[in-house]
Amino acid sequence: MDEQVEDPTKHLSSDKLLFLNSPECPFAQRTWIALIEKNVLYSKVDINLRNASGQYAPDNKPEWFLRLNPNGKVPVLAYEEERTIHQIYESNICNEFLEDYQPSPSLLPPHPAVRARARIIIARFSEAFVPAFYRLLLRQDSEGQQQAAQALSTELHWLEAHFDSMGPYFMGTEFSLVDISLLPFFLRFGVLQHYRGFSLPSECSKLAAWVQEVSKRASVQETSVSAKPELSYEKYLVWVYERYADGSAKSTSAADFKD
Ligand SMILES: N[C@@H](CCC(=O)N[C@@H](CS)C(=O)NCC(=O)O)C(=O)O
Repeated sequence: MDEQVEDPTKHLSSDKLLFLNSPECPFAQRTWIALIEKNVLYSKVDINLRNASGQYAPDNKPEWFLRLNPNGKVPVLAYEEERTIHQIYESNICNEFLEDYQPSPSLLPPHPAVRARARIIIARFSEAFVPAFYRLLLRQDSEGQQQAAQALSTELHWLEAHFDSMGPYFMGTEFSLVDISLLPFFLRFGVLQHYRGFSLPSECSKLAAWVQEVSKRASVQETSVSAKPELSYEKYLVWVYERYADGSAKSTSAADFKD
C-alpha cells in the first residue's frame, strides 16, 4: 500500500461504527449504502489497496487492518463495547449486521418467507453473478470470456424473471438489502461494455428501469464517487478495472475469481 493511514482502531467507540472502505470497491459500496440508508453514525476510513504505480499491493497491508479482517479485504465495520472490540467483515454479513444493529428503517421484508427469498437472491447473486462478472474481465482467452458472458447472461435473465412484478425495487415497493447487494455491480456495467463489449440484454427491461430508478437515491449518489478528481465516475471505474481487464491485477479479488 502506498500511503498508510494512522491506526483508527485506537479511537474505537461504542456509539460510532468504524467503516473501512475503498472508493473503488463494489463490496464496500454495499455497506456504505446500507450505513447511509440506516442513518447509522459512522466514521469512514479509505484504505488504499494500491501502491504508487497503481498496482494492487496485497502483501503490504497495515497490521491493524489485518487484525480487524484477517482476509485483508474491505468492507470492515468495527466498534468497541465494554472493552470488547467487535469486528464485522464480508459485505453481505456487514449489511445483515446493520439490519440487526439498527432495525429501523428495515431493509428486509417483514414476512419470514419473503425475507428468506431476499436472502436466496443475494446468495445466488454472490455465488454465480459476481464470479462471472470478474471472470469476464479477468479471462484473457476468448473461450473463457464467452463462457463468462454466457454465465452472466443466464444470471441476468434469472434476475429479470425474479424481479417483483410491480417494482420499483427488486422486492416490490420497499428498497431492500437485495437492491443494495446487486446495484454496485450494475453501476459497473460500463466497464464490461468498455473492455468486453458486454451490455445488459435488451430483454432485461425491468432491470434496466430499476438501475435508472435506484441510481437516483441519495445513498447511491453519495457513494458513487471518483477518487480521481480529473476523471468522471464512469471513467474512474474504467481506470479501476484496467488491471483486471489486461490480466495484470495482483489483488486478492483477482485471485479469488480467476478460474
Ligand atoms: N467477499 C468479500 C469481497 C471483498 C473484496 O474482495 N474486497 C476487495 C476490494 S473490491 C479487497 O479488499 N481486496 C483486497 C486486495 O485486493 O488486496 C465481501 O463481500 O466483502
